[in-house]
Amino acid sequence: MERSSHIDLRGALIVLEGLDRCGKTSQCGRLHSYIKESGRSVESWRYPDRNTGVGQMISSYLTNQTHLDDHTIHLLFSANRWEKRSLMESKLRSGTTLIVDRYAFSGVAFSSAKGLDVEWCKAPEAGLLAPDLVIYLDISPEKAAERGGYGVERYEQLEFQKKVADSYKMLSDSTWKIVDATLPVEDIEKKVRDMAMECVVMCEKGKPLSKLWHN
Ligand code: NYM
Ligand code: MG
Repeated sequence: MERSSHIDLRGALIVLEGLDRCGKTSQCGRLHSYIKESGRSVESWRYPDRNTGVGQMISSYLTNQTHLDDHTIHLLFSANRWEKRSLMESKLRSGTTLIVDRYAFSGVAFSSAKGLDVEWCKAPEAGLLAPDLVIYLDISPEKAAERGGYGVERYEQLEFQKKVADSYKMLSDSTWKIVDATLPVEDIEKKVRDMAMECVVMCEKGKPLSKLWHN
């Protein structure tokens, strides 16, 4: 199906968030296929984007190859979003919907779980593009830990994930849609799909782009 006549309509910025092992990445993939099949232009993005210079520093930190001060790594995660901000805006304005696996909320949730001040954590994120939709895949830290165990990366530990879960709760607002991540995958897929399509249509109808945490 071709929708080239819709090329001037903007794409939607859809973010999936959640604890490690919540099933985000596979839901992003399923949603991507669905939106693509509807004839729309769509791309899957993820943060951290480990392919940039900054992303390589982040990756080396996450895999415990380097040690960095907590504030420093926080700012690198943020810089990794800023270095792709203008590309993100041009993609959206040219009609491509972006499905993004983690965004600024991960930045704040994970860093504030280490004890950094929440407002300090939010500051460098202000002015990034605000998502049109945030879908939070909700799972308890205990259930997530049961799912084939965590990998070897930094942060993938039950006690820390409990703190991250609390941080996410503090960040969520009325614009977030919460989906029970313990439902069968097909049920989650259907819910995510319906929420996403509603959002895509709103953006096609002219919902304006806005900025995150910006006064
Ligand atoms: N993470 C991710 C942060 O601490 N701050 C951020 O800004 C972002 C985007 O990186 N445990 C953490 C959360 C994850 C880890 O992400 C790697 P993933 O999606 O597991 O590859
Ligand atoms: Mg992970």
